[in-house]
Amino acid sequence: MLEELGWDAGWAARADGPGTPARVLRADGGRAVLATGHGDLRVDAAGRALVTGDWVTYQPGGTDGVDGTVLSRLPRRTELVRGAGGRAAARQVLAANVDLVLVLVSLAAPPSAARLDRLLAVAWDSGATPVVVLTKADLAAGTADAERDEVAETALGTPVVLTSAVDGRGLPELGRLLRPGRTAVLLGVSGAGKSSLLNALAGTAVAATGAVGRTGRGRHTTTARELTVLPGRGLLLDTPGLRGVQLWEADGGLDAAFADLVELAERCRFRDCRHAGEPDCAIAAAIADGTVSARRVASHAALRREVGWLRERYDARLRAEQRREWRRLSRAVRSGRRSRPRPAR
Ligand SMILES: Nc1nc2c(ncn2[C@@H]2O[C@H](COP(=O)(O)OP(=O)(O)OP(=O)(O)O)[C@@H](O)[C@H]2O)c(=O)[nH]1
Ligand SMILES: [Mg+2]
Ligand SMILES: [Zn+2]
Repeated sequence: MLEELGWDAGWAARADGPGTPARVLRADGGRAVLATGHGDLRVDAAGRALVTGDWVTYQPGGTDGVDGTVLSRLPRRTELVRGAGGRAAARQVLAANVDLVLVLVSLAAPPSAARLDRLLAVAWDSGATPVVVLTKADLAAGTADAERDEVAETALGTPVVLTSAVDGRGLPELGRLLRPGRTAVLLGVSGAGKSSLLNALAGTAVAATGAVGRTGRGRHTTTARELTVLPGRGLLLDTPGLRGVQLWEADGGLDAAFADLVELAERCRFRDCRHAGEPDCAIAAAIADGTVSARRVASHAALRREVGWLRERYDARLRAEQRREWRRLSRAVRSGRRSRPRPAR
């Protein structure tokens, strides 16, 4: 049944071309595994850039080792995007058509508020709804509730669920956020407990889980982004631990993650107030009277700078590519002119 995979009238209206609709469970190197509603199928992506969660249409048949060929990719409803690739700013789509972004934060070590800010901005920017999931509550000896309150302050406006894959805490609460046809992606650093949570919710070991080193960091056990269908309950998309998350033009996501600050800043005297000592600054006043934390304000400013920086790099690269393309075209035109025979009279 396609509905179990998230199919609905909206998708049906967009898949009016030829081929049969199916959802991408996994995509790698020109191939993809599709869930068809009656079994999985290995297909040739036919040159299309597919990511896990995409809806496609396909037709049976193909060459070496595949059972079908993709005909089209349906326009995505949501896209989880990060900047990647350091100097050569690039846009990487991590997952498509997800409804919920579960941002996992382990309580085995003190959570990093800066990292959470960053993950939440990426999550908000996707168009899906973020939920913070605190994992390994069993390791946060006695202080788990206090940690939850602290994280709730960082994640202002985002629900926070306290869980443990070991003692089962919070799993029913998390289960209630899922439903058949709804897709949730698991996001977080290596060792955060993404695959363990997937297994706990599935009730069986569908994904391999890893060891955690003495530093508390994971070992990158999961290596591919993969969608798992929990029959009658929903879909979970497990991802490899993110080494770093750059924001990708996530201004919208940033504004959502820091909605309280954005609203406050409207009351600053200057429209372009940088909240760095300007007179009648509402943010400075709120820090002074303790209604907002200076840490959040600094984090917001730093992430905004990063978005601006990434965009500049990307624009510069785009301009360079356009120049190269223009040179290539004009060379082609010139040589075409030379070799074209004169029109006969
Ligand atoms: N005590 C405890 N340990 C947990 C819990 N959840 C996960 N772990 C352990 O944490 C380690 C890492 O868990 P994984 O589920 O592999 O983490 P991951 O986020 O999938 O990591 P990558 O695949 O590397 O990105 C494993 O040794 C798990 O057994 C939990 O709720 N409590
Ligand atoms: Mg994993
Ligand atoms: Zn200000």
